Amino acid sequence: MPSPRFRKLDHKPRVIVTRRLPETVETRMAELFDVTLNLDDHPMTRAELEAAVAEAEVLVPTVTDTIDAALIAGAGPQLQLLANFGAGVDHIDLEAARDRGIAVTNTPGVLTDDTADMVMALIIAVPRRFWEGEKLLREGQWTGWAPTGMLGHRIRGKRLGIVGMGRIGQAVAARARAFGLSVHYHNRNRLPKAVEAPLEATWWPTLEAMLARVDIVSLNCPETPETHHIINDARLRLMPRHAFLINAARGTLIDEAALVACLERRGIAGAGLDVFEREPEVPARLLELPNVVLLPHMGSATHEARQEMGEKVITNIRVFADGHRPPDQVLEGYRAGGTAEPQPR
Ligand code: 8YV
Repeated sequence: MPSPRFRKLDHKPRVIVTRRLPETVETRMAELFDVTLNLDDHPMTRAELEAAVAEAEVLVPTVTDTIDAALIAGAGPQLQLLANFGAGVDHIDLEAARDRGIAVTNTPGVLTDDTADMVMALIIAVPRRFWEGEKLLREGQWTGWAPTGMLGHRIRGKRLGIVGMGRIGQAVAARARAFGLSVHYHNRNRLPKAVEAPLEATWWPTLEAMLARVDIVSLNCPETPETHHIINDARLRLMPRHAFLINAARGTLIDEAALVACLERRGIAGAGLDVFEREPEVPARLLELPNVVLLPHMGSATHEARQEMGEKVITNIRVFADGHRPPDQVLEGYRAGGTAEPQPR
């Protein structure tokens, strides 16, 4: 099976970028590479992607591009690197790329804090009903302060269950500790004591056991065949009725139809969702519910993160073009994907 070999290029690499990137990143790419940018930022059609992989030595895709086995099979022999702009690589068929000797890189680390901040905001906002209050005010329905008006739930003292304790999961845990939550987590492997101890984190070897015992669940694992629909009807039924579910990783971790039904029957108390199963589609029934906060996949949406993600893409391409293994190569056997970022499991 061919795996990527790195040879120094004797020319500027031919790079095609599928979406608009921060201006300084695009400008630097134009200086360094023989690059085609997507200045009007339209998501590329299948035909455009097919044309791109037929021509590029390096493709820079994002989460909005499906780089599946059929697309990779149609790539020209010159395609050597998929330098993803983003941490999650679940939209790329890693095995198909490996079998063609095409390397895949991502941008881990630089979006951890921003994503964890947003998760923390949802962990607070959903139980405290901040979005409901904001909507009430904007719609002119606020009649003034009342002792029993807009009551939510205190988060201090509650139990947070983190599914996927990689970089982002740990960053969420650290924030949660500062807000007085106790940290529980489910991960295939238990974390070293040195990581667990400062977080006073409790490990649950089975997800089922944890779901039944915590007040707030945050999904921070990558989307892989094993984690697809990790939250399904049966597992939602294990969660206490007062519990909240937060997802800023990948929409496909949750069986969305089962979640909508669960929220409608008040099987859980609410949800904070930054990602959806069929983005940008959001189920109409979800939009109707008062006890959910819905965000448009914006966990890493800061100027700083997007700039640093672009810098990582450039570094990966430069090192590859110099004939070395790029620093953020997604390695074989490394089940990567999701905002949760690659983590050994
Ligand atoms: C990115 C994300 O902005 O990095 C990820 O995996 O989910 C987002 O925060 C997006 O993937 C860009 O491709």
